[in-house]
Order: sequence, then structure tokens, then C-alpha cells
Amino acid sequence: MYISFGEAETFLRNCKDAVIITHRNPDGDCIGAGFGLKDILQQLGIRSRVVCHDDFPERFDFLTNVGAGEDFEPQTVIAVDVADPSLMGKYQEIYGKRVQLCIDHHVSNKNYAEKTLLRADASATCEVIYQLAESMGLDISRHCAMCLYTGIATDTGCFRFDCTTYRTHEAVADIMKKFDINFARINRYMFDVKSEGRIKLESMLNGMMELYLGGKLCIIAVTNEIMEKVGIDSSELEGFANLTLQLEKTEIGIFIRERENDFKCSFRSSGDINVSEICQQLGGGGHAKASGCNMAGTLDEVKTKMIETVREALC
Ligand SMILES: [Mn+2]
Repeated sequence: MYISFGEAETFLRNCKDAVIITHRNPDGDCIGAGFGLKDILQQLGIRSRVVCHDDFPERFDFLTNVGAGEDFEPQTVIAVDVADPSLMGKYQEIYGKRVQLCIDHHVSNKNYAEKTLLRADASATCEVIYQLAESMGLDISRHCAMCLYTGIATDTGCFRFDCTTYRTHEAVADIMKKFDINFARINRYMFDVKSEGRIKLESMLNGMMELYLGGKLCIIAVTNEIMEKVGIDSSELEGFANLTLQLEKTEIGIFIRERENDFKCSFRSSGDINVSEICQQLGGGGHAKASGCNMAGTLDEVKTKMIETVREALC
């Protein structure tokens, strides 16, 4: 059931001992939303714990160093930025069927929770949480402000992507007005600072771009072998997907990364093609301009399937 800000407020004010689930391959938005909501609950006198299938990458230490939360048997299950319970990884089995509240901004949200606060026009789940705090009349903490800023900045590619609206800027303007935070420093760590392995991989990138369908489709695939060679793990591949759209004629970019048992495929659209629809055909989902799906098989099989599906979508 989709709910309003008012209903979400009532839920939050009356909940107890909450576990907050983020998605696997955690990014700035789910980490910011998880830890930001934890702060808000704390303000309301409610204890909570943030969980994730994967470790939080080190560059988010400035948000996660408050600790994930106490150990307790949760009475409330909340998911943030999780469009589909399968994205919870190992937590799907434990909590997937009993999520009471989901806060999200993915148009492809599977409506799996008892109550869903969905704002598909929001740039980030952190923007939704900012609006929620506003409507609750809460003065958020400085740490919460850093969490929400980071989620909004990362999901908008530092306010460049299509999902950025005047409301996004208003939210961030308000945060900037109220808090003395080194935003430039956050941006530097989110967008500029890279590991040596990542720099090595980026220098290999030009040779790894594969063009199909007359250049309208660009695929970059990073295998475990390549990651091992340059010495990075998949948590450092954030932001790579956008590099598939650098060529002017490219309409769809797909960034494929190998995982243990399958391939994670991130789709980007530079124009009018809705990649969320393409990904939903492949069992995934996301946003119109940025979506993803997971595919099993060999890399060649996965690529063939991608090319065929995109070919049909381009017709
Ligand atoms: Mn998000």
C-alpha cells in the first residue's frame, strides 16, 4: 500500500526497535538514507540498526563511523532505497517478507512492503527522507544532514543527472543554509578521489568500450580477472556505468561487472529510451535513465541477450 508523508510519520513515531535494510552493493543514497533515518529515529527516542548484505565501502566511513546500531531483536522492519527484496541479498530470507515500511524513489518499486512511501519524482531516497523530516517538523542533526546531502549528491551525479529538480536544489540549499559542513570535501571523496586500481582501470577503459547497433549501444564489461589484475573489488566500480555514455551517438550504455555467480548489468540512457522498461523485461528495474538487472550465464551469453533486448527497444 502506498502511503503519504503523514502516514509515514505516524508509523515512525509509533514504531519500536527497527532494523533498517539497505541494498547490496551499497551506494551513497542507501547508506545516507539508512544512517540518516537512524538519526531521525534516535531523535524520536527509537533505537534502530542499519544492515547491509555487503560491507559499507571505506569512503563512506564519515557517515557510518557512528556505528550500525545496537544488537536487538527487531520489532520493526524498514527498507530504504530497496526497490525489490532480492536486492537485500542475505537479508531477503530473514526480513524480505515482513517489511513494514519501505521508503524509496524507484519507479520500479515492487510494492512488496506493507506500507510504501514512494516518490518516483525524487532524485534520491535521501531527498524523500529530507521531505519527510520537513513534513514532520523535525530539526535534523548535522550528521543526518551529511547523510542526506551525500545520498542526494551521489544519486544525481553531483546535481547533473536528469533526476535533479528544483526540489533537489531546494533541499540541498536548505541543508547548506542550516549546517556548516565541508560539502566540497564530501564531493571530492565521492567523485574525485580514486584508488590506484581504479585509475589503472580507467586508463584501460578506452580499449574496453564495445560499440553495437551502429554505436547506439556501448557496453563495458569488467570481469573478475580484470579486477584482480588491477587490484580492486567491485565496490570501487561505482560511477563507471555513466562512462558508457561518453560517446555522442550512444543512446544506451551498459556496464557489466562480473560477480561470484552472475553478472550485474547497469543500464544508462542518454535520451528518450526508458531503460527501466528494458531492465524490467530482464527481471530488474530502476529509473528511466538509470536501471539495472542481474544475469546468469557466460559473459558472451549475457552480452548477446543485452544486445538483442536493446535492439528491440530501439525499433
Ligand atoms: Mn537511490
